Amino acid sequence: MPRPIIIDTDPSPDDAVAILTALASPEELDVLAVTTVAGNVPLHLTSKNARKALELARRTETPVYAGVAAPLIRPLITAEHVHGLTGFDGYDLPDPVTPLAPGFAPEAIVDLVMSRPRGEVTLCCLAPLTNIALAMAKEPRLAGRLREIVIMGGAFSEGGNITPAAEFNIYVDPEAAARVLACGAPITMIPLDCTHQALTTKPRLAKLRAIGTPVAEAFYHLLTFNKLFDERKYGWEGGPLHDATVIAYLLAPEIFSGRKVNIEVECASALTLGMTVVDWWGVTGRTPSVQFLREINGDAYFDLVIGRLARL
Ligand SMILES: [Ca+2]
Repeated sequence: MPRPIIIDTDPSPDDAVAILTALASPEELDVLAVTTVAGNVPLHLTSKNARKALELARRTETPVYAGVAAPLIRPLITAEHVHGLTGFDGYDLPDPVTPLAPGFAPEAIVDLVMSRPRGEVTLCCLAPLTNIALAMAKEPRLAGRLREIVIMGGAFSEGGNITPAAEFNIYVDPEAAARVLACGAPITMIPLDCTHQALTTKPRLAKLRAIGTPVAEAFYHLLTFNKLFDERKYGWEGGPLHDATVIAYLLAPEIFSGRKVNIEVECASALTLGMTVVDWWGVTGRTPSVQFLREINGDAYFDLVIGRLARL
């Protein structure tokens, strides 16, 4: 039976690649819904971009629920400096005609999880964790019903990407991240340490484009534009394809490695706000509660993602 998942997301091209990789994998994954949140760009744009991606792939039967427009207690911080004003700069996709599903994403998450047997649904978190924290506040039994939460976010020895200490998804809503990490559900975290080993090199993008479909052509251009910022910043050939690692982990966990650790999120310091404090060496005595993936086989990852996108 395919594994039921909900994808919580703030679509830039990375998120969209993750969504479409999941939808192209019906033997393994059953995408119950896509839920959007403010993050890379404001909520109305992330909600639009999610539907642009689904319409491009002709997968509009997947419902898209819009969620929260701002973090729990802080003003929204966005990343147009990376993704462009639309979040989807680099290729003009038509405005979506498919309406949003009626309802509020945190409530939809609660309904979808609680209406299924315990231990069935996996949350795939590709964005600030505001929707998830709010869903858990609305339904305290939610965490206990989940099979797993897989989060793209955080950083350890790699350092941050939005500040020297913090990764973007955690930094935007550190209070939400802290609540989710403490919720008691099985959690896997895929940090920058891992995604920085998965770069959109020219040969990989050429392989994507060579598929020759509208989906491949669009994402060739979207990713080419999207990774320019990181190429300049880091001096690398290509940028990290962050968010699709979450889906790749569900499809091929053997291409990742890591260990179970305790992680706490800094919510107070102005200097290190949103930092994931990873007790890699077990020096605190705090209970290891998060599977933290530090390594990925980049070639196997791109082969997997490109192979799945070729089905669309
Ligand atoms: Ca994202």
